[in-house]
Amino acid sequence: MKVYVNGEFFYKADAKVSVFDHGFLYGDGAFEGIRSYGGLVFKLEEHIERLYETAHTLMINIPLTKKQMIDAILDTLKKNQLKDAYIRVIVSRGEGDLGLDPKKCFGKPSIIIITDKISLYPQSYYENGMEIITVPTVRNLPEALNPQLKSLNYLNNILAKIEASNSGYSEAIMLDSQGFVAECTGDNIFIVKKGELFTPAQGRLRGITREVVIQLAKSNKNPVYECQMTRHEVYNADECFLTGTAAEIIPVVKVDGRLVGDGKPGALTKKMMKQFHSTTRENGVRIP
Ligand code: PXG
Repeated sequence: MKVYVNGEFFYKADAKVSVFDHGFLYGDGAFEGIRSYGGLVFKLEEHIERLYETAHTLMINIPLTKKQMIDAILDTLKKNQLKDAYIRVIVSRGEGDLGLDPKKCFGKPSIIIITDKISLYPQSYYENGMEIITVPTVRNLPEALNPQLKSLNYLNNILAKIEASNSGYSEAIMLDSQGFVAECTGDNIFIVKKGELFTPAQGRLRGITREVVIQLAKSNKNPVYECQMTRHEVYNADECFLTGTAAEIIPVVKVDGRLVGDGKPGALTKKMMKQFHSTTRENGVRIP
């Protein structure tokens, strides 16, 4: 496996950045998780757009154009002869001194592209659904550290993941500071009630998979509402599912000990999973 580091390819064991990189010292940087299916990279431009938006807010000047970044990703996939892959793109502030100030960073931003296989959850979750819980750690306040930023500082999500894992669960609902459902640690959440879909409007990452699901549902003439949602609505939904690049679409059948619907993956969830599967095989940027 070869890893792209600042324009060069290194074997996994030799792919390294400096301990003075502010990405390591402070989590000062941005990342994206992308997938390719059968040689097509799904929603590549959208992921690149989001990466550059995070970098723009962090005032990190990525030393590649978006086109060059796309070519570097395709090149890395080609070098590794991967058709079905999980792609992690990381842009960090680069080398600096032992102070916070990015202005004192003398190095150029580091760019790393890792391509590998990933299966996040066991197949049984997709077939039988997943049980999740709500955890005490509240999602970052948008006015403090906006959840739109896919930054290298993922401690908010990691703390929530630890709480889920300590209780024996793989994924968890995070609430916003007002107690409304925001999202999960690495996935967006949807509920279905009477053929209509609902997903939190605020306090969450504007997930790319979430956007695909919204478009698919609309094309099926299923209304989609982005709204405020409490756990009461989730417990009493007909169906619930999570969306994310890594997880794709995963049914949820129990939340905080309450069965959702009949406790089996719902019909609309299964339909969305099928449609998502097809759309990922038919659309995307081809690996040369
Ligand atoms: N919310 C959060 C907080 C995320 O990190 C999503 C939603 C889904 O967004 P996309 O655009 O992928 O549909 C994410 C992204 C992991 C892992 O290992 C998950 C993500 C990123 C990195 C790692 O579970 N999810």
